[in-house]
Amino acid sequence: MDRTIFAFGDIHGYRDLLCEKIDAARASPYFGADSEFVFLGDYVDRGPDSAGVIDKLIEMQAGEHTTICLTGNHELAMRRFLDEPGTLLHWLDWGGGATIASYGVGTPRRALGRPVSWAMRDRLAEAMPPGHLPFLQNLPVSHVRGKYLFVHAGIRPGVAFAEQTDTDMTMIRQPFLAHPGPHSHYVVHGHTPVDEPEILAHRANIDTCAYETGRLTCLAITEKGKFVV
Ligand SMILES: [Mn+2]
Repeated sequence: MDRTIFAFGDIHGYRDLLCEKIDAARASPYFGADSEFVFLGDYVDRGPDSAGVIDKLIEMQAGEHTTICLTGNHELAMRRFLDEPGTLLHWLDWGGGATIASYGVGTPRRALGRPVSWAMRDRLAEAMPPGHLPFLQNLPVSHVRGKYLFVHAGIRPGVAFAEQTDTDMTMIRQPFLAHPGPHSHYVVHGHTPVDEPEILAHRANIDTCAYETGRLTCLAITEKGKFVV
């Protein structure tokens, strides 16, 4: 690991926290011109400004630092709704209403029949800035850098990395979390909220549940170790 990687946990619509944490990473002693920024997914849903979070990440991708934005299960739910509006209720269960509202589109409280879902999809698609759908469509599921694997949720223990499924990498909790390790890689992930960043010998969970705690975690991974920014 010759350069610092800054990994960011689940953001869930909190653009202000994201901006503060990116600034904190840039101002930290771990930062260098060649530092890489890896976002672990779950940018949207629940919090107030999912659209603003996507704007900021698109700006990062176009900016001076190498930036990898992985997909979380919430981005997959949003994409799926845009493809299959019949999944609206499922997405709303996951906090999708806040995402839709962040694009200035209102959500009905009830009566989510088929015509309503289709109309909602059309209104959302119209309200989304041009870069947002391509952003959602181009999020990789995993990123490998040396011995480190970055994924939203985790991997299935005992299964070779090449055989891992997108569903596991974006959704798994057990048996991944209980597995004592080691895995094929050191896994840096989010998805399952923890009170404090959980930095173990074989994996690090940095989802500190920003939407409930106001705490977004950034982990700096350097040659000297791992440091919470
Ligand atoms: Mn998640």
